[in-house]
Amino acid sequence: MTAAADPAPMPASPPADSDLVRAARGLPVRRTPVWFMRQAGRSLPEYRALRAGTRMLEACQDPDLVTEITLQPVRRHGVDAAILFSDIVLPLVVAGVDIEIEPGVGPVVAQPVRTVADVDALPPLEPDRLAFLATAVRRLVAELGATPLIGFAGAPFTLATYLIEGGPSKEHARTKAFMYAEPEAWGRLLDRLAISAATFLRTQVDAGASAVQLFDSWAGVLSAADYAERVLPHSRAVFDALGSGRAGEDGVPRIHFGVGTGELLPLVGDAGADVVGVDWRVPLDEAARRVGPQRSLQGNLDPAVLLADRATVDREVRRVVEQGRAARGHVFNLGHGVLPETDPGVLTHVVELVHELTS
Ligand code: 1CP
Repeated sequence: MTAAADPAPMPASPPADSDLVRAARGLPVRRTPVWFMRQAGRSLPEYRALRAGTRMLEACQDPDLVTEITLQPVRRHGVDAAILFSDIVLPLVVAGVDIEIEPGVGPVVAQPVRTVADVDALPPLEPDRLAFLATAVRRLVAELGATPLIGFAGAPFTLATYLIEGGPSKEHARTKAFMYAEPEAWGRLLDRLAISAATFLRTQVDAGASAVQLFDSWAGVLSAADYAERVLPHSRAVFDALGSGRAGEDGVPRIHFGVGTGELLPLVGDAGADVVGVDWRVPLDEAARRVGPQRSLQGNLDPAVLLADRATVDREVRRVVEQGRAARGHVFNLGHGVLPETDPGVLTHVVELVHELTS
């Protein structure tokens, strides 16, 4: 048999047996896995160099750039997972919604959704427009070997906030007003966003992603009652639509994350996650009590701690590792994304310290 006909060599331990996947399932790990939300991006000089001259949403649709930017933090920090370089608004953009990511601001929607007619006019996401995504994921999986790739999507509520507000917002008052005033159209909007999130995730899983994270970053602005009634069913629909994963496998682990969700933690788990992401406000031992023994936890170092002196960083990392031992499984992460002004050397140090403390 010629070399060209040989099957690709299997990595010594496949990503499905990685510490990330094992921790997510509550299985014993070699050491606590670490990755960082927003590990790709502006904290890295090599990212800034590669992105120069390319708009964010163009970069997200270029498989060469996506592959390289996704790999940068894995090479530099030795993290235990890659997260696809993309953005939560990308499925909307690919479907034809006019959105730009403005530097220093975030997603800006040209024509915000303000009426029932606006909801009904939203274009659906056609799966065949996601060929670039499948290509990028397949390339990444080949490059990453034993390191798992996390695919992701934005949850229906968080995407609805951008569509309705027209951009980033603190209070999300227009979103809540629409939710209360137009409950039926609200339900239809979130249904549609759930379908497009599921399509986006399914493409990534089918192309080889080893885990998925659903970002409901702004769900913490809701009361538990409103979250349970008007949001959770739609997030659950995303997970349900993912089904049992790739043929012959047990499905990929699902991570569900939001900021300020301390009061919602049991519900965030109930939506169908294997892992609940926790921000820095609730210590992980308390989060474990709230979420219960059926799910693992991810988090929860305050990203601002990484701007402090080394002794403070080390003390806080130790605390998070210790409190994480109360969980069924622990994936070490920040409580939200890496701040752009973070010294990347500190991130590498945190990876080394977590590994040292837990091996
Ligand atoms: O020019 C730039 O570099 C733009 C900065 C940037 C980056 C690097 C944005 C704009 N998005 C991204 C990539 C991105 N977005 C990733 C990459 C993978 C990684 O983590 O390394 C991910 C997972 C996201 C997801 C995302 N986008 C979320 C959920 C996570 C979170 O931070 O809560 C949200 C809320 C967005 C919207 C968004 N996109 C960009 C910004 C600045 C924002 C937030 C704006 C706001 O405050 O509302």
